[in-house]
Amino acid sequence: QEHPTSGWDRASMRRCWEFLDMTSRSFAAVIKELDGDLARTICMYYLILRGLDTIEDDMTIPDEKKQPILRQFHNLTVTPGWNFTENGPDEKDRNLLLEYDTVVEEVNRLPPQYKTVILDICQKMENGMADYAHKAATNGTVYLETIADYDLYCHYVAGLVGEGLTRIWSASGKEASFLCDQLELANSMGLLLQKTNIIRDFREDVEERRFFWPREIWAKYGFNEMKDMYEKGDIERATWIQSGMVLDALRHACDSLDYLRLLKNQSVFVFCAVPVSMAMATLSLCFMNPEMFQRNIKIRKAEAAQLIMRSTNTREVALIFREYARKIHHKAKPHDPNFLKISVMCCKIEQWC
Ligand code: PS7
Ligand code: MN
Ligand code: MN
Ligand code: MN
Ligand code: MN
Ligand code: MN
Repeated sequence: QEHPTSGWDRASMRRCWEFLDMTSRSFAAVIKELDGDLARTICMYYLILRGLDTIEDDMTIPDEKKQPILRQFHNLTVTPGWNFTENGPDEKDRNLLLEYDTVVEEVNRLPPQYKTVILDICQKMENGMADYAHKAATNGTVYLETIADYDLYCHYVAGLVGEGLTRIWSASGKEASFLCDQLELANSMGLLLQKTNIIRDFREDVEERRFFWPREIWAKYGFNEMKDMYEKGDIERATWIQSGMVLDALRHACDSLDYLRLLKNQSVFVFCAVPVSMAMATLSLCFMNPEMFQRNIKIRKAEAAQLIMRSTNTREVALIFREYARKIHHKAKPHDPNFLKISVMCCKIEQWC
């Protein structure tokens, strides 16, 4: 890519673009296409949060050690020369933190109006993460109890990302200044993505003792632990829980379309639309799919390519949402306790346009 303003003349920024390719399978392409300064800014925003998340995810770091690092991350991220070498050897994005000083160097070159937003979001997210990590460490295992708890966790790790992006779009002048007042819609974009990730990653997360599915959705089906959903294989009851989780994620679909409708810059639109289109495809793939409890399922390459090509305007994305809502609707089973709610929800999404 040839972005004259994206720092290709500096070794440190070139290294950051490499980190982006190494750490993100889905976001790298849409970030590189962003207009002007936004490409480099969002690349750095992504790398900071990826670094933070890598520390959060590492279960080999003891709580006493993790707490101060998480809670100081917004300062460490602007401290020249700072690296983090203590991630467990299995953390997949460990390299980013080993050379984090390169990220710091480029963060400190960001236009101040963007840097302020990014560090503000970083500080809010790190405290949210640290609170949850501390609870999990002190109580052995904690489950999220209610859907409200689940929404709050997802707000910290993804809704806030959406808020920060939205404030950056407005500050850039490439989107309307009133967009940054729509933080509720921005939060919904993040929640749709995060909840889809949490549904799809069920098996991997449970095996790493990371429990995100709220008890309010699954405990009433008689399971005591999340791993019973695949070990004690009562696949039908597990499927009703899965449909409850998909139903909950679909609550954020119409808000996401409302958000996309407010965008006017094409590169920003594609950046926002592609991930949510993929999320809807992933939800429809997971729905009523028992394979999801066994392994990491993914939409096909060709289907993903189609979605990228089609995610160009709100009308088209609304049609994509409608297609996947229909697929889900058709797969729904009348004896599923969530059946009525799923039908109503799918109708709402199908009728959005
Ligand atoms: C700054 C682009 C578009 C208004 C690293 C993008 C992990 C689902 O851990 O890597 O592998 O299972 O597959 C992204 C709102 C956040 C929410 C969140 C920063 C959308 C750290 C992304 C991404 C707001 C916490 C990636 C939420 O999943 O997860 C930038 C608008 C990072 C967005 C995490 C998850 C993202 C995620 P894993 P993935
Ligand atoms: Mn991932
Ligand atoms: Mn995490
Ligand atoms: Mn993660
Ligand atoms: Mn995940
Ligand atoms: Mn993961």
